[in-house]
Amino acid sequence: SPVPAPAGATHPLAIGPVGAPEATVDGFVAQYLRNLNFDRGVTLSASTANDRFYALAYTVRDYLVARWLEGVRRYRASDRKAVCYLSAEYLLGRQLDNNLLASGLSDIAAEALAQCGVDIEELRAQEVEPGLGNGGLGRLAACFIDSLATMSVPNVGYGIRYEYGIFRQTFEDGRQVEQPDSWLELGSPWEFPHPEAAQTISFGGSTEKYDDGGVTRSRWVPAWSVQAVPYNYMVPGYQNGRVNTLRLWSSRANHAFDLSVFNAGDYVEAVRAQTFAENISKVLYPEDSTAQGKELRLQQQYFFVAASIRDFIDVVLPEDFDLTRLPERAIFQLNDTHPVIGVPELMRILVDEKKMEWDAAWAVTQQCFAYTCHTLLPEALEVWPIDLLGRLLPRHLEIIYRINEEFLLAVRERFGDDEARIRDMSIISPDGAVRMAFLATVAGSKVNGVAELHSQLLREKVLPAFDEFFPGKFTNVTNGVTPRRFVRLANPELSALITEAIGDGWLTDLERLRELEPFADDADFRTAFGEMKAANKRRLAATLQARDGLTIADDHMLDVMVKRLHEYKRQMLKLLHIVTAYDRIVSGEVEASSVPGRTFVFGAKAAPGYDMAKRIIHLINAVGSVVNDDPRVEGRLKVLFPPNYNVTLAERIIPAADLSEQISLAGKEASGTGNMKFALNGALTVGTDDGANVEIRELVGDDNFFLFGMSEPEVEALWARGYTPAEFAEKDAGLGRALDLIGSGAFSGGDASVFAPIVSNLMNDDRFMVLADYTSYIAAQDRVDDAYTDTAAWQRSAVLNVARSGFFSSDRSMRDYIDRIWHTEPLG
Ligand code: T68
Repeated sequence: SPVPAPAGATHPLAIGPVGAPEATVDGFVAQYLRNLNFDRGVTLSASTANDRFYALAYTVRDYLVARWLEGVRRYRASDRKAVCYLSAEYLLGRQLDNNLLASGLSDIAAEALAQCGVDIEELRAQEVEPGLGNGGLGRLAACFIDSLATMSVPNVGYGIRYEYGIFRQTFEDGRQVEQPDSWLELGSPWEFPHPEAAQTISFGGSTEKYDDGGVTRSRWVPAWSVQAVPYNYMVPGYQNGRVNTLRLWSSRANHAFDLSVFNAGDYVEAVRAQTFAENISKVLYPEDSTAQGKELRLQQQYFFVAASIRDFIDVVLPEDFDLTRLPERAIFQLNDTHPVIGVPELMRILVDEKKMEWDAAWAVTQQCFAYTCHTLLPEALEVWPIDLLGRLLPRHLEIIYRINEEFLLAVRERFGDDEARIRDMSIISPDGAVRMAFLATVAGSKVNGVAELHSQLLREKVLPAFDEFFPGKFTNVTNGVTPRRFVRLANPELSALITEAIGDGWLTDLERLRELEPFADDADFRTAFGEMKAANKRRLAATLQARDGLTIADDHMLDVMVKRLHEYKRQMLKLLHIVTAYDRIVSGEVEASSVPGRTFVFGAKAAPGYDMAKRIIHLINAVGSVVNDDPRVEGRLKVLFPPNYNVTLAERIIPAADLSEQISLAGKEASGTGNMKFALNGALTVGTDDGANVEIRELVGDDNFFLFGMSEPEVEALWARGYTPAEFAEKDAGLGRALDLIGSGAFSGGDASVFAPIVSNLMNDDRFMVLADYTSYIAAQDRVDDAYTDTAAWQRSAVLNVARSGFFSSDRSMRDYIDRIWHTEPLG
């Protein structure tokens, strides 16, 4: 169906559609060379690798754009409800292969480039991944928008185009050093900037009452503003002709305004003020689990949320749309509390700008938002001091006060003047801060946790009063991951094996992996599976060699712990196991040849201001140097810690892994999503009963999962009894020795002071009960060693892990959100 022609158009191409280039090798080559010549302004022979990469990206784009525009047109002609996913982070990973796969052009592109004498591998390596997220939360957003496009569900992903994403990690003498992530340095071929469509976003100032034809109303008189410039990215569905939009906002100075506010006749000062505005989207905050209450962060949050809501109302919806019907057209999904300031913003738009009655506006708002919580850690729950919020967004603070007032009135009506309850439920905390999770819960139509256990704890422990007050509001949606990126692209060998065994179609219907179960007992299949793992290890070895000069032994078990560095995730527990395994061999307690060779792989970034996490990174590197240099364990134990773990590296490491470490203290990891990626790639998990591990274990079966450690109720019971970590170090000789080795300077050239703070923290505080779970963890690792020696049995378990993990597709998560929260439908 052609795009409607503008009035006066007569040329057939103007009436359109212009159409994509022909999906043939010849068509691809022609378009590729055209882009190289006319967009890059170079000939093939004079081109740089970056030119050739750009031309390739532009060519892939050219195939997708026609479908994108057509989809936008069809959506606008429909009256479908769209999912507006509001997320401060999107950890996208590289786009090239994903977009080739989605458009079904992988083979054509490979052949076309080969015929041009261009090395596609070299071009792949040119792409800098947009690291616009910290970890699980940002990657989840990226998986979700992939699934929505694949399921043809209308969706706009809204977020921030940070100029600097998550820092690039390097090590100096084993210590983390952060480098700026200047991912835009060579440009970004996938984005479509629209500076002409910028929106004005205001801040500061005051509020005033005014007379509006006999009605007294409030309005905001802001003091300063910036421009929000949209950058569109295509989000193609997997081979379904659908392309959704990711719209990221970039801040820019609002010249007219800045000249008056920031200078008095001083041109240079005025231009300098521009950097003030541009600061808002300058850099991603690298904290993944603390809420610091920094003003710039609140500016970022309001900036992107205000621009996004306005965009949906003014640009996406038809002109003069009746906003009382907004819930029929939009659901704003809040990815954690970061976008919650959108709640008072929508109220402000409806009440102050559209002159809707408060109650009607509140009814609309409550139906338009839903909130996903990603944590249980108290220090990660966002609160904004009222003085800060009032200074930056005075009208929003007033609106929050009124929401709270009416909410607490309703609580009093239900429960009487129970002041303790009122204090516990007030959106404004006793020390004068806005509790964003409370605001989100009061405003949202639904509140969900991200795995069964997490949702249960959220209801029962974090927000029980709200659960009682709002029956039916709390629900669970267990996280998922996109099988397109994390199986098909990351592990083409496994994908081929699966397709050979069960046919195709599984990539969009992942429960079909169940059909692999019988192959677990097929010796030929298991052998092929083993060869796949070996090939992936060789591929990883080549990557690590080229990237970091690291080497991996061929015949080792690959034991992997990759995730953000945080005490609750317990990288220290993993280290204690390594030190124990090392100590057992060098002390002669075990014969080196009696245990399978293991390579331990870490990947982890620490928040730059998180001292203990950085010290643990230093210790991992220190233990690694000692172990790797000790001839007594040569060929048996090896520790690798490639720096700068990111999506690109994850795609290499996960398919090669044999063992997946998911060892958080029970009750602390909301879900985990790495755990799902490993299981889907045939690694066995050693894990606690935490987050989605619980569901993984239930699905793959106890025989195919190494469970250890206290359960969440056991953790609670131990806290209640009183936890004295030093007692655990006394009871287990191996633990005592490992701690002594670390504390005595065995890994710091004899200087005990370097790692003493880690040991003393474990012995005296140990908030995450590392010592309490040590004995059980070592026992589980001994079971792992035993199991690994029986190759056939191990591979059988690995195949069963793949076969039984189809539940963890983000397509299933999206179906759950649709059924339980959004009630949207695909655009047919
Ligand atoms: C993670 N959270 C959870 N937060 O830790 C993980 N936080 O269990 C879960 O699987 C994942 O979310 C997806 O649900 C995060 O990744 C952050 O990155 C973050 C960022 C900024 C502020 C707070």
